[in-house]
Amino acid sequence: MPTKKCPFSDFPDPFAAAREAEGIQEIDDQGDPVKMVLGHRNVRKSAHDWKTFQSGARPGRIVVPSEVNIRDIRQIPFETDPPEHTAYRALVEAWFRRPLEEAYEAALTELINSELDRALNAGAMEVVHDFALPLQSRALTLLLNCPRQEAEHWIGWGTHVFRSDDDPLDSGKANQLYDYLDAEIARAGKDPENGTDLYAHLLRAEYNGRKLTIEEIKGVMILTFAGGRDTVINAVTNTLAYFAGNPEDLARLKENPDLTTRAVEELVRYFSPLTHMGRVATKDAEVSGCPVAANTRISLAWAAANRDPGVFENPNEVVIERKANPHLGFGFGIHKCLGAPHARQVLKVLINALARRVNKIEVTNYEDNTEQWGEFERKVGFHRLQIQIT
Ligand code: EMZ
Repeated sequence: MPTKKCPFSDFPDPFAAAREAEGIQEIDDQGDPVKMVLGHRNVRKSAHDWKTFQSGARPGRIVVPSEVNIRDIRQIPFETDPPEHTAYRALVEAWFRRPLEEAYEAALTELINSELDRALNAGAMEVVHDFALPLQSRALTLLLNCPRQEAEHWIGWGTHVFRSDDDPLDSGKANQLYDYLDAEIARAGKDPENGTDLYAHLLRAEYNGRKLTIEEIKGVMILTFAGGRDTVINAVTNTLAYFAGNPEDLARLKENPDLTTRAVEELVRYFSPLTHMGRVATKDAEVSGCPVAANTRISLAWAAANRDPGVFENPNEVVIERKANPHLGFGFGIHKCLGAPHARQVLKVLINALARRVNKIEVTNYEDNTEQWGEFERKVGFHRLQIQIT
């Protein structure tokens, strides 16, 4: 059954024509251009080829918009290449898979149900700030294994740690996060042997026969705070908007909860919370028949690849039971999202709770959050989503 197109639950694909024509499109970013790679095959191929397209460039340069002017700390393992990347990732991989444990899922279920209690009691809310942001922050305390109370502080930082309403690259905001992390690492450093949070885990870790430096620990923590923030907030908000516009899908999930796992993947494909991520060419190369000069940037446009009609049938429809779903919503290759197990669990538990407990979601007002990439205008979520929920 085709998706009913509601203005708020429809996320159009702005890349269709360019993906079909050249498959690559250059955009400007603060004077450091980026060639966006748009087709599924070429995005995967370039992501796989880390020797040619590196992540360990100047800190902040692989992010689009570039963050070179607001930070000089390398995010780890995200802004490194093998062999360093392999060793760093090994230190954190098991920790970031804890979301798959039963006790973690139980705690997350309790947490999300109490957020939903709050929403149902109120009957109406603004989803981005009153639901998705607090949910993301409180769920993050599970990933860090730190007191739930810490989240109240993070909620005050807003939906992005480096962006504010009037400044897409806010160095003041970045410094607030850095100061907070310095204090937290110092706190954990007083008793690293007995600590049970991520800071203590990192303080105890051995990297190539030595302890991590404070700078490296900070690099991991910045990524943990920044990488899963606006992305998770958008995914949660968009999920509520989607079910408001497509109540029949929520009803199907209620009848058939086994579909939830597939629904999570399909919604991540459709929303693609992170539009793209950059790489820097280590040598002259070619992508999609287009030359890429050494030391220039490409970006792997996950969002464009995820609507590639050569890979996905009816790419612009949400097909919650979609079987083969090789989407790139969590990236691809050695850098694929470290936080994906946590994000998937958040969405799974949320969708289960909505299907079991919610009869109706009605959108009463909203303001889209659209990104502008050169000529492409892409809806990625909402600035505001006002709903009634029963
Ligand atoms: C970086 C990035 C990571 C970047 C997976 O994405 O997320 C962005 O939101 C941050 O601004 O610094 O962490």
